[in-house]
Amino acid sequence: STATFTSGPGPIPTVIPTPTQYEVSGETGHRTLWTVFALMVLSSGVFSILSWNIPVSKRLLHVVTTLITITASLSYFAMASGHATSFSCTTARDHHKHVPDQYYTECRQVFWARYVDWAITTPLLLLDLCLLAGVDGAHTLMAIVADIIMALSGLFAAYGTTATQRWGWYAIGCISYLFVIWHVALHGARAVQAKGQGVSRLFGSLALFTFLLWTAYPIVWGIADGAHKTTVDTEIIIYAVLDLLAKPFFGLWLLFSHRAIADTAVDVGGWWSNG
Ligand code: RET
Repeated sequence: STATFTSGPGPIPTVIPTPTQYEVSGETGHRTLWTVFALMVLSSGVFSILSWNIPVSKRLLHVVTTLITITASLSYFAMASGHATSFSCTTARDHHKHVPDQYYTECRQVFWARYVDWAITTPLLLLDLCLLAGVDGAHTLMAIVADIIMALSGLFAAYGTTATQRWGWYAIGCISYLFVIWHVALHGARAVQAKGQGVSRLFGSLALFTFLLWTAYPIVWGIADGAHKTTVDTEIIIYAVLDLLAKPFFGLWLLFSHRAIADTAVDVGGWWSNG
């Protein structure tokens, strides 16, 4: 096959015949995507039922948490039905196998719905944590914007064709992530002191859980999407487990604790509850 690629900062269009290798998902990945879709729909139903006899003015955490799993349901439907996916191709020089050097192209399936999902749901997860701790609007907004930049950086990294593009965006994403973590930990810990001990302990546990779980994503991305060291199916399975912990499990933990601990009541003035 042939590949068109450019090298260097100025585009030098060249057509060089290169062997192309495709990495695509298989039956296991497909089944996993449908299973997670079903579980996300189920969780959305459960979260809706949990808000049933709670007045709308007190439902903010329920609404945010339900929107998270509804968004995940849509993104998993898109991925499972074979939508929202395309190939990202990189051309590299193969130094070892051929004399003289030969170029080869590797095209890996990218499920871009994942990044759209993350750009919507990770800000909502941060909103949950910030509302719980009572972080002010300004700091919440800054964490959310940095988080959106993080998720979009992942999308650009996944479609980069050169190492500079891919790892450059990845580095920008990691810096944004550090900003998010630092912001939520610092301002969350500070703000939650004004609430009861029960809320402090709950926020501490949820924030630590979030930090540990979220840190797995850039590691998995680096190994699977960045370095292409796993198959597409393995990547689907790992993200599936992480997503189920980050959304349905996190949501159940938050909403049941919210129900049990009175101090977790959210106060955003008249903006949500109209006074
Ligand atoms: C990317 C690559 C760029 C660098 C970093 C990343 C972090 C991703 C994270 C994703 C979290 C997703 C969650 C989904 C919920 O279901 C985009 C992989 C830092 C933290 C919690």
